[in-house]
Amino acid sequence: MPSPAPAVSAGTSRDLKIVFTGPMGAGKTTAIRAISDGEVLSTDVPITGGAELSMPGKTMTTVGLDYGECRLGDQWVLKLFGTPGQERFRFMWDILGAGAFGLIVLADNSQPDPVGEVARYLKAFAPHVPARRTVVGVGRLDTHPSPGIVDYCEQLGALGYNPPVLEVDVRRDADVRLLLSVLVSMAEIEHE
Ligand SMILES: Nc1nc2c(ncn2[C@@H]2O[C@H](COP(=O)(O)OP(=O)(O)OP(=O)(O)O)[C@@H](O)[C@H]2O)c(=O)[nH]1
Ligand SMILES: [Mg+2]
Repeated sequence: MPSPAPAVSAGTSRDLKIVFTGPMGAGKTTAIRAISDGEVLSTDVPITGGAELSMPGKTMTTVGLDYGECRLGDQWVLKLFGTPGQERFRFMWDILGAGAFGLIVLADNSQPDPVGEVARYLKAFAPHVPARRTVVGVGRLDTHPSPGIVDYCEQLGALGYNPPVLEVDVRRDADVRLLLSVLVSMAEIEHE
């Protein structure tokens, strides 16, 4: 597997490991490609069959991990890891979650039960990342407005989760940067 070229030099900056997770097609790979400063390591392969066939336009799926780096402000170098979404690669979730500072759970509002899916990933990563360092990004709200952000907050809250929930288009650098900024602001509060 080729190693990605270092995108940023750490210098006196502080590194933060951040994991992107969420169901297949939510846009983990797309988000890391949108935001990373340099080369991105991906392990996507062509989709061959199964339930994945019901995702029009999606031809590739992650079977290992995504990895990229980006600098945020003067202080932070973010090491971005994307998980596979498919349950059959679940063993990678624990490997990638280990030692993570923060977690971004991406949701695809066009899929059935997107809030339940988010809760499933929050639960899976709870052993690795404290709930106070988790952010949820909801995609495709423009075409699929229900459930809305308030529904996410209420339904996740009823399950004991209270992460910030933001609308996101993972294809837009600025949207992904906003998700990361929320996590980094949590780090800055903890360093104070
Ligand atoms: N039309 C539209 N497409 C979107 C939107 N958000 C994401 N996409 C597309 O959805 C697809 C997401 O694919 P990936 O980034 O491979 O998803 P993933 O979460 O990495 O999926 P797995 O690795 O298979 O778990 C990409 O083709 C994106 O361009 C959106 O808001 N609108
Ligand atoms: Mg992927």
